Amino acid sequence: MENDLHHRIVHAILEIDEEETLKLTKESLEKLPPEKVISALSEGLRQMGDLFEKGQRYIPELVIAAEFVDKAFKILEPHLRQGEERKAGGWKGAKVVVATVEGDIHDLGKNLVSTMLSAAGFQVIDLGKDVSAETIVSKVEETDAQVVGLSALLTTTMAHQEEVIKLLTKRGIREKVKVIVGGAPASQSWAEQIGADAYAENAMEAVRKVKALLGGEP
Ligand code: B12
Repeated sequence: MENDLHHRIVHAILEIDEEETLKLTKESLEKLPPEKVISALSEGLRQMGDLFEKGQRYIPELVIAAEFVDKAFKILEPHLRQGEERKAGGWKGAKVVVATVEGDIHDLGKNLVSTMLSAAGFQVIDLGKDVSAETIVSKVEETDAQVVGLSALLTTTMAHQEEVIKLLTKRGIREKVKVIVGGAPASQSWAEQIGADAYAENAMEAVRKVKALLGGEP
C-alpha cells in the first residue's frame, strides 16, 4: 500500500499531473504519516530534476511541478504541525533565522524546514530566498537568534553558506549562534568542511538537530 501510493505520487509528478498529485496526496494522508507523503512528493521532484538534467524535462515543466507540489505541501502542513505541536516543549523563546542563500531561489525545502521548526515551538524568522550573507548576519545580530539555518540547492550557491559563517566570525558573533546547513548539494562532510555545527537531510531531521544543538529537550 505504502509503496504503491509512493510510486503513484512520483509518477503523477513526472507526468506533470496536478489533479492526480493533489488527489493522491489527500488519499495518502488517510493511510500514511505526513512525513511519508512528503518524502514521496520530494522524490517526485528529485526525479523531475534528474530528467531535467538529461534534457528530458524543461524549466516550464519544473516550474509547474514545483508549484503544484507546493500546493500538496500546504495540504500536509496542518497535519505536520499537529505532530510537532504535540511534542512542542519549552522552545518558545529560542529564535531561529532561516534563509535560502544569495543567488538561489529554491525555497520549497526551506519553507518546510521553517514550518516544522515553528510547529516545534521555535520562533522562526524566515528571511525568504536569495538572501545575502550581510542581510542574514545583520538579522542574527538584531534578533539575538540562537540558530541560523541556511538552505542552498545549487552547487554554485552553496559557497554562500560558508560566506555566512565567515561573516559571523568577522562580526565576532560566531560563538553565539549555531549554524545548520541543508539542501540537495549539502552533506555532513560539507558542513564540517565549512565549519557549520550541523547538517540535516530533511525537515524532520532539521528539528531534531536544532533541538540537539540547543542541548536537547528543554
Ligand atoms: C523545483 C526545482 C526548481 C524550481 C524551484 C521552485 C521553488 N520555489 O523552490 C525552479 C524551476 C524555479 C528551479 C530553478 C532552477 N533550478 Co532547480 N530544481 C528543482 C528541483 C527539481 C526540486 C527542488 C525541491 O523543491 N525539492 C523538494 C524539497 C522539499 O526538497 P529540498 O529542497 O531538497 O529540501 C529538503 C532538504 O534538502 C532539506 N533542506 C532544504 N533546505 C534546508 C535548510 C536547512 C537549514 C536544513 C537543515 C535542511 C534543509 O529539508 C528539505 C525538506 O525535507 C531540484 C532537484 C533536486 N534534486 O533537488 C532542481 C535543482 C536543484 N535545480 C537545478 C538547476 C540547475 C536550476 C536552475 C539553475 C535551472 C536554470 N537553468 O535556470 C534554476 C536556478 C534558479 C536559481 N537561481 O536558484 C539543479 C541544480 C544542479 C546543481 N548541481 O547545482 C537541480 C539539482 C536539478 C538537476 N538535477 O539538475 N528549480
